[in-house]
Amino acid sequence: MLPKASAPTSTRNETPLGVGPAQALGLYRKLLLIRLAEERIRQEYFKDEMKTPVHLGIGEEAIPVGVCHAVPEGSACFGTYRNHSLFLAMTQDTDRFFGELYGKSTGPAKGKAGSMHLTAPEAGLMATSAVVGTTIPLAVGAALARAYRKEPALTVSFFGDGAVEEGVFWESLNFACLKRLKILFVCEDNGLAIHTPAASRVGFRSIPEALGGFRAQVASGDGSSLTTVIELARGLMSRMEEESQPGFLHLTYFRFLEHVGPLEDFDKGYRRKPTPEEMERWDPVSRFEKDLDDLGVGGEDRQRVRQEVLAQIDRSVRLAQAAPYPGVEELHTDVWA
Ligand SMILES: Cc1ncc(C[n+]2csc(CCOP(=O)(O)OP(=O)(O)O)c2C)c(N)n1
Ligand SMILES: [Mg+2]
Repeated sequence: MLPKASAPTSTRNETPLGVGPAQALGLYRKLLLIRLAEERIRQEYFKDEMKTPVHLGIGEEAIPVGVCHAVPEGSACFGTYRNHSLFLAMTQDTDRFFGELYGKSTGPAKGKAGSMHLTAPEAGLMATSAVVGTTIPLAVGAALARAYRKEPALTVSFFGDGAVEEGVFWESLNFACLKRLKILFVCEDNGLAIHTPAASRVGFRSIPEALGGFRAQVASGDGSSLTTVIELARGLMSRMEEESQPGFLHLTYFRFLEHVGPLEDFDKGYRRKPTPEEMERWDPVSRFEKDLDDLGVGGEDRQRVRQEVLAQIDRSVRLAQAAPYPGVEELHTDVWA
């Protein structure tokens, strides 16, 4: 598990977001934990000990970190196969994370789900899935159940821009708006479905415009900036509360790596390599480091957090490598399909 963060040395006050140095350093720790865990996967992957496809989220980290920071405790979240950032933002549990990736009994699904179906129901991560769009109606169903039971908690549904082209997305959105469900839809828009850009896939001008006629509160912005994500999510949630309507948060980000796997793929010809300036602008970690500069959270604190996170990941990888595979008696347990 995550070691306790020691207090940062900065004495400056809070940002306009109400995030002081200690909390900002905690958010930075989460961004780094996700980034460095995925960088470790990239280093280890070709040893072929992890027998799972990996959809890495380098570039996406600020979205789940920011949204999970902004939503109330007790919110239930649903996601996709690109779920490493969501799982780690919600749990910071690298022991179970690597356990599942190595197919070991220490994973949340005892090694039988792999990277694409990470869950942590005790922390509110209810389901993630390899099948595009499938967890959207599950989230709406969960929000309906909560409304039926008069429970005030929020449900959050994370999905990619490609899922918006699925019929089930529109049916789910329609039903949620009709029933005024307390649900936040979060579209993680990297402009790509595998190798196909949005311009070759959709007949609408933009996702926020396409939502124009729905009785939902909509916000859109730069998902590479953690500060922006938190600001937008907070604003949207207060409008959802005022109007008693679902929310739709549309966040753009840059997918740094190939669709699935640990490599860059700028040589594949479907997109160009970003310039160094673009890389920096689209990198949520360096973007947030600039905010930390403004807060006076300096290099020493950041370096210490990095070392702690690296040690945590290293220990978790070694634990996962040494852990047992699930036994034969597990073959048919927890399996419904
Ligand atoms: C129902 C369904 N159709 C097709 C696929 C094949 N598929 C896997 S990922 C993907 C692209 C999805 O893009 P997006 O929702 O934008 O997510 P991203 O990978 O960009 O995070 C497709 C079409 C699938 N897994 N499920
Ligand atoms: Mg996409």
